[in-house]
Amino acid sequence: MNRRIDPNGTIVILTGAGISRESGLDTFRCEGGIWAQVDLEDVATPEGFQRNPKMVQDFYNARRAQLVEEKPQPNPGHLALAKLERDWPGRVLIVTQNIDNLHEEAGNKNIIHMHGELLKITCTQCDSVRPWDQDLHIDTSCPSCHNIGTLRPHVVWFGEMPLQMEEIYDALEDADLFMSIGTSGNVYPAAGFVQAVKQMGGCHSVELNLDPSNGATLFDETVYGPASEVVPAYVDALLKNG
Ligand code: BV8
Repeated sequence: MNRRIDPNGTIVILTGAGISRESGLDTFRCEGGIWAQVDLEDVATPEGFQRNPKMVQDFYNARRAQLVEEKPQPNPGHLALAKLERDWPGRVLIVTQNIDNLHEEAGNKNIIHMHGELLKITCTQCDSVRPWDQDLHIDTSCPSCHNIGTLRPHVVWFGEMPLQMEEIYDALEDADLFMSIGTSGNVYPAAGFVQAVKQMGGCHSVELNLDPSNGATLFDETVYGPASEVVPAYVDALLKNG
């Protein structure tokens, strides 16, 4: 912690797959990660869904079942962010690229899932979005419009616009501290947020990650180590010194 932040200031926290890794969920680009197991073009693009909807449904069914059946628990990194939202006098907003529910499970309330949520589905016909914790099949009918074959995971694929972007940029403009935790800085527009805060007037920015991300040199401050260690330490320093 190398700069005091106004205790009534706004903290915007970007998280990626790295914060959930110590809870047992794979990252995407670490060794043996998700994109080493399956081609993202096949399972995380609209074109892939068009080509082979069953493959895509099965890919997300397996990840949804892991959340529902194995019930991964939030780790000390998630729990520290819940403590920060509870104890920090100013606004704390988590903008997560993750589609898991571990920030909710840790107790955070102020969360934007910019890439969607694994435990929700949407209908391409009626645009309804609803909680969903079972398998989704290509012949499952939409509970709202009763069409068949129109349901998909409520997840943002490559080439699709992330969710609540206007709200995110408003929060970045308002931020006194921008924290980036557990992300490789490969995927835009999230990877561009640190640049955005610099251009908007330069609130303090810090990267907390296992190792330097693609955008590491853009941060005012960097702290490296596992999230379960570096995030609680940083949060404690923030709450103690502001
Ligand atoms: C869009 C789906 C535009 C859900 C995902 C410039 C500007 C805008 C767009 C682009 C651009 N350049 C390229 C693009 C296109 C593209 C893109 O960025 N491509 C990349 C690959 C070059 N972006 C898009 O398509 C986005 N859409 O821009 O739309 C638009 C405009 C108008 C109209 C329509 C559209 C959409 C991107 C969203 C794609 N969906 N996922 C799912 O299946 O999960 S992306 C996927 O990557 C996940 O969401 C994931 O969260 C995200 C980012 O990955 P990370 O979270 O960073 O995970 P990664 O494995 O990479 O890294 C983990 C990190 O953790 C590592 O650094 C590691 O060191 C660290 N770590 C590991 N262990 C620990 C740890 N840290 C701490 N503790 C530990 N224990």
